[in-house]
Amino acid sequence: MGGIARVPVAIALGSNLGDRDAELDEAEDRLAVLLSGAVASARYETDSVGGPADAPAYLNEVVVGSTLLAPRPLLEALQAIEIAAGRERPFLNAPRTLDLDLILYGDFVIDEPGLAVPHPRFRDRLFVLQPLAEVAGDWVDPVSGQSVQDLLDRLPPTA
Ligand code: PH2
Ligand code: MG
Ligand code: MG
Repeated sequence: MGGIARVPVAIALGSNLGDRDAELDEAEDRLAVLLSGAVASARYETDSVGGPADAPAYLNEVVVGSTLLAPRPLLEALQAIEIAAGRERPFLNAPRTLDLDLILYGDFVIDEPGLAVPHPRFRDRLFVLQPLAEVAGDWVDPVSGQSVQDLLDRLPPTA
């Protein structure tokens, strides 16, 4: 068929406020509209990393699919989904109904204000790598040259 190229993307979802499963269900529905061939990983209950000590546990998952959108419009569409979920930002790492992080956009490497792909911390985060490996273990990180599965296997057990 040819034409405009679709780019594979990986998005990390997290929720630690409200009805977490319902938030992720709704987000999956919205991402299925935004992306072609969207596939979701399982959901993982994870302790909060880097937030306030008493932060509630997260439900995390990853969705992969492909898009015709350029990175910035995709990011804006993800932010619109967060806002539709009532996301508020009272302080850094505050509990949130829905967090959508753009982890990988094809093999693009972008570092602009407000837009960094690959996500700068995804290699250190078990709560991203574990679900990501489930749906995209062979995806090669364009910065480290390692596959997602390798990044997961090399993660220190404490991460
Ligand atoms: N997201 C954060 C900070 N800490 N911890 C877990 N377990 N899961 C997350 O999604 C998460 C976090 C910032 O976005
Ligand atoms: Mg996040
Ligand atoms: Mg975020």
